Amino acid sequence: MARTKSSSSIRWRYLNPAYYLKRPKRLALLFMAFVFISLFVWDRQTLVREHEDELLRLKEEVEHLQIELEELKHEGGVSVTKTNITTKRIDIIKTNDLDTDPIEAQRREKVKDAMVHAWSSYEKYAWGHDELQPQSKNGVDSFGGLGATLIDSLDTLYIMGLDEQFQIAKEWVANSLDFNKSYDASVFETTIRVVGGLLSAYDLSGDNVFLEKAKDIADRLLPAWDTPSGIPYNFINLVHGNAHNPGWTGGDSILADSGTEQLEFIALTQRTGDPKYQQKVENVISVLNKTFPADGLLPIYINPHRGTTSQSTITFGAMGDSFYEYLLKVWIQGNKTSEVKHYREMWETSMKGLLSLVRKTTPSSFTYISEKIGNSLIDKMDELACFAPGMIALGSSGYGPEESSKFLHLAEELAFTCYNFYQSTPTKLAGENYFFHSGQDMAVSTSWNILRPETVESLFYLWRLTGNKTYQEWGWNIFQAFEKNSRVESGYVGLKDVNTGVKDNMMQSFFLAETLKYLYLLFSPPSVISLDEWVFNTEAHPLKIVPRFAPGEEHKPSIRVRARKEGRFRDSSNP
Ligand code: DMJ
Repeated sequence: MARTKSSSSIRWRYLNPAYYLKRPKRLALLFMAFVFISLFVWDRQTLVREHEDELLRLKEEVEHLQIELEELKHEGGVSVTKTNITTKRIDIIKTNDLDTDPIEAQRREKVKDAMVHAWSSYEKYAWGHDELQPQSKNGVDSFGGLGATLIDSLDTLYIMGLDEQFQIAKEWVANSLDFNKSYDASVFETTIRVVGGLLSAYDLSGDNVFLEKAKDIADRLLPAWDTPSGIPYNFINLVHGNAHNPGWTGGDSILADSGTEQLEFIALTQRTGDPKYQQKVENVISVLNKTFPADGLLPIYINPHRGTTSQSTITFGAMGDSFYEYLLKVWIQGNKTSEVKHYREMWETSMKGLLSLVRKTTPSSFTYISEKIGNSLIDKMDELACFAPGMIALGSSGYGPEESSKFLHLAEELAFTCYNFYQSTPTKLAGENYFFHSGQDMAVSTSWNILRPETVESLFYLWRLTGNKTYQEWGWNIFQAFEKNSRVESGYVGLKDVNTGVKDNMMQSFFLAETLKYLYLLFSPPSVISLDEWVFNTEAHPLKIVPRFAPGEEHKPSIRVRARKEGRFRDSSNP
C-alpha cells in the first residue's frame, strides 16, 4: 500500500510548481517547449486561414467564369463588356509604366509631344471643323463639317493617355456633333473616319455616346447601298438620302470606296444587334465574289447597276488599295472562322495576282508592285500602296510554313522599297508616287507629301510581327523628317514638293488618326492594342475583335454594358 502511494505521488510531482522552482534547468526546458508548441499551433492556424481565403477567392472566380460561360452559351460567343474594355485601358497605362527600354520610351514621348502640338493647334484654330489649315490658322470643312479631325483623333488621344483632351473632345461629340447637314458626303471617307473613329472610341472607353453617334451617321449612309446590284453609290446626301456617283467615273462606283465599309458596318451590327449594317456590306463581297477573277485583281471601276467591273486600272494604290486590305481584315475580325473563310480565300487569290505584279528595279533590285491596265504592266507605284507590306505580313501567318515565310520576305522587301521612297528625296519624305525606269531605280513623279501614314503603318506591322528593331529605326527617321520639314508653329503641314521642301497649308486628319498613332505604337510594347485582340480599320482605328454572328442567327449585341450587382454580372439595361 505504502509502495503504491509513493509511486503515484512521484507521478503527480511534475504538476507541482514547487518541483520546478527547485530545478531551474527543467523550468527553462518546459518554457521552451511551451514556446515551440505555441508557435507551431499559431503557424498552422494562419496557414489554414490563408488557405480558406484563397479557396473563397477561387470559388468566386469560378462562379464568375461560370456566369460568363452561361452567357457565352446564350449569346453564341464571348461577351466583351464595358468593364473588360475599361480594364484594358488600365492595362495599357500599366504596360507603358512598366516599359523599361529608355530609347523606346523617349521616342514614344516625342511622338506624344507631336500629337499634343497637332491637337492643341487644331483646338485653337479649327475646333469642330474637319481640318486645320496651319499656315492661315483656320479650319476647313473638307468632309461636310463633321469634325473629322476631332473624331479621327479620339482613339489616338485615348491610347496616348491624353485624358483631359479626350474628355473635352467627348463633350463636343455629345453636345455639338450634328450630322443633319444637307451635304453630299463620301460614303468611304465618312465610314473610315467618322464611323470607324466613333466605334473605336466606343470600344476603348465604353461610352455609349460614341455608339449612338456612329449609329446616327451609319443610318444616314445606308441608303447608298440601295442600288440594283447592291454595290453602293459612293456619295450620299446626309439629310435627303439621295445617292450618286461622281461624274468623272462615268457613273461607276470605285472599288476601294465600295469595298472598305465591311469592318465598320459589321462592328456596328455586333455592337447594336441590328443586322442591317452587316447585311448591306457583306452583300457587296458576295456580289464581287460571283465574278471574281482567277488572279483576284479587280479593276477600280464597278458598275453599280450590273455589279460588274469595266476595263480600268488594277492597282494596290489609289482607288484599289483598301478593298484588298478589308478582305484580310474581315477574316481576322471574324475570328478566322468558317463563316469568313471566303474572305480569306478571296484575299489569297488576290495575293496570287499581287505576285504577278511584283517587279524589281535596276540596277539596285528594289521590289515594287506595278499597276496594270488590260494586259500591260505599268512601272508605277503609289506611296498609298505602301500599306501592302503591312497587310502581307499580317496575312502571312495564315499560310503554311513555306508560303508564310515567302510572303513575309516579300513584305520585308516591299517595306524596304517604301522606306527608300523617303530616303531617296532631299527632305527624306516620300512623294505621292514613283516611276521605275530601267537602269535608274526609282524616280519621284507626283512630288507632294501630304503626311500620309502607309509606310509607317507597314513598319509598325513588321516590327510587331518580326520583332526586328530596324523597323523602329526607320520609323524614327521618318518621324524626324516630319519634325524637320512639316512642323510649323500652328500644327503640321504637308509639302508641295519633297525635293524643295515647300510647304502646303493642310494638316490632314489622318496625320493624327494614323501617322502619329502608328508611330506611337511602333515605340510601345506589343501588348498595347494587341493584334490578337484588335483589328485596325484603314484609318488606323482599332476595333475590338468579338464573336461573329452566323447568318440568320438572332442578333444580340456582343458588346454590352454590364454592372456588377450582388457579386453577379447583370445587364445594366435589365437591372
Ligand atoms: C487614309 O484615309 C486611309 O488610310 C485610306 O485607306 C487611304 N488614304 C488615307 C491616308 O493616306
